[in-house]
Amino acid sequence: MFPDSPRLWQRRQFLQLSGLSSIGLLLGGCGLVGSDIIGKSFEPLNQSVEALLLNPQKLVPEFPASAIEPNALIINTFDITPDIDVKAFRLIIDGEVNRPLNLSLEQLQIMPLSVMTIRHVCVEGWAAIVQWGGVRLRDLVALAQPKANARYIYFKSADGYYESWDMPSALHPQTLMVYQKNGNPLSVENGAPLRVASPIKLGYKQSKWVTRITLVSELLPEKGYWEDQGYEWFGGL
Ligand SMILES: Nc1nc2c(c(=O)[nH]1)N[C@H]1C(S)=C(S)[C@@H](COP(=O)(O)O)O[C@H]1N2
Ligand SMILES: [Mo]
Repeated sequence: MFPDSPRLWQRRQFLQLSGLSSIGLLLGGCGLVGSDIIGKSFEPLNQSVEALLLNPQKLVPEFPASAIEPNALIINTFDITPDIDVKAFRLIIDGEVNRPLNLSLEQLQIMPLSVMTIRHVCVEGWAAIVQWGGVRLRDLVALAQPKANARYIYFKSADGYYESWDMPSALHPQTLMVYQKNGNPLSVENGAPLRVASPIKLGYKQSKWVTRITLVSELLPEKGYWEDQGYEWFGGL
């Protein structure tokens, strides 16, 4: 019976805008997290993460689809290409969250689809304009209800690759977990079933074959596969 605080109302508006309230129902329907997903939406969110989620961040200009360079994206894999059973595939989101998630590809694909045409830049001296389609990482993080101390995000990949990102970059609206490339399902070589894509980071920050996303309060001694061999950690573009 108490009137909504502006903060609550803002969050409710955010959830509606991003379609997250209906995702809660969809996930509940899958027997995944049950009805608690709705109730917990109104618990205090990590305020700094919440500020990042609600405040507009500067968007990187995108390219028209006609600018896509279909053959320019060079496969760059440090070791083996992992063989992932898509039916058994789960994306785990854990660490400093109130609601750890375990999502199938199907569940990710019922979330709002974002498509962007951006330039992928590899430090080895090549670049490619690519169109990626997938889910905003910020929507996934919001769904997992980050705790107040969450400041960094780790991506763990099926080939043993690992990466860590700062929270503002991870929550940028153009940082996506993608399952489509140039209008088609992502190929295994490019990271299927799920990889990171973002116009604000260099290629080595964009993990392929991501199976686990972990929110942490502090960086570990291991910061990333290439970073631990001397590459710069932030890797911004
Ligand atoms: N899991 C994993 N992710 C990875 C890599 C890798 O070897 N393993 N290579 C990185 C590098 S250096 C680049 S440039 C891009 C290349 O993506 P592509 O192979 O789809 O062109 O993936 C990045 N993500
Ligand atoms: Mo790269």
